[in-house]
Amino acid sequence: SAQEIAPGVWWLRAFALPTLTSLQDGVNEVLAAAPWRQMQTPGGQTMAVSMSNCGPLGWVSDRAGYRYQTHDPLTGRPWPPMPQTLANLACLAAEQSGYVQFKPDACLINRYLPGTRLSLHQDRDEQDFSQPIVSVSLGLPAVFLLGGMARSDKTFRLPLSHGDVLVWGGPARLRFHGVMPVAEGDHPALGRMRINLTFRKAA
Ligand code: MD5
Ligand code: FE
Repeated sequence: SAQEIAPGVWWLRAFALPTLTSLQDGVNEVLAAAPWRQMQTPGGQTMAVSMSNCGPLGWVSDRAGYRYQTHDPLTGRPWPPMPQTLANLACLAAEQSGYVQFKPDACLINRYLPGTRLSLHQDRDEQDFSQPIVSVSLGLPAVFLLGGMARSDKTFRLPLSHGDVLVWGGPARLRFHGVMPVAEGDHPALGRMRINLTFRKAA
């Protein structure tokens, strides 16, 4: 069941496990249409995390900046639809954390191979910060870094496991966060990777 571990941070341990097979089918279907790619930062660096998106809007980064757009820059096609099983999971997790009527229009899919990290940042490319973000961790475990409202604030470490779902709302929506380098390993269901699904209401 949902546990509020900090104001606005809800941890639903193993919440995704009952629907794992259909989630994996959904992710694979998305990746067949919108393959993994490493985006460029506005500064011209290649991001370590590989990404894809599904839903009406997808998050992209390139020399022009960070934004949401309707089309995949790699294929020129609209992002693939958000599989119902993914949308349902995000909606149910939000509801159980007190956020009714969460209707994500964007799902960013992040892939971390062993050694990959995500540096400390805020998610602020969305229109309405009163909407929560739902994130689903699959595969290899990771140490998540939860910071504060300022980059220099002390960070807390959260050990995230396969199937864990986190809901970030209210006072947590704009906290700094990141992921420590993923340790080497071979997950029975996903192999040598961590996948994170990040559901957002972008527009
Ligand atoms: C991940 N992804 O594990 C994370 C999960 C990203 C990203 O950070 O931007 O793709 S989302 C974690 C999150 C979102 C919003 C607020 C907070 C954490 N927070 O308050 O710590 O790949
Ligand atoms: Fe983020």
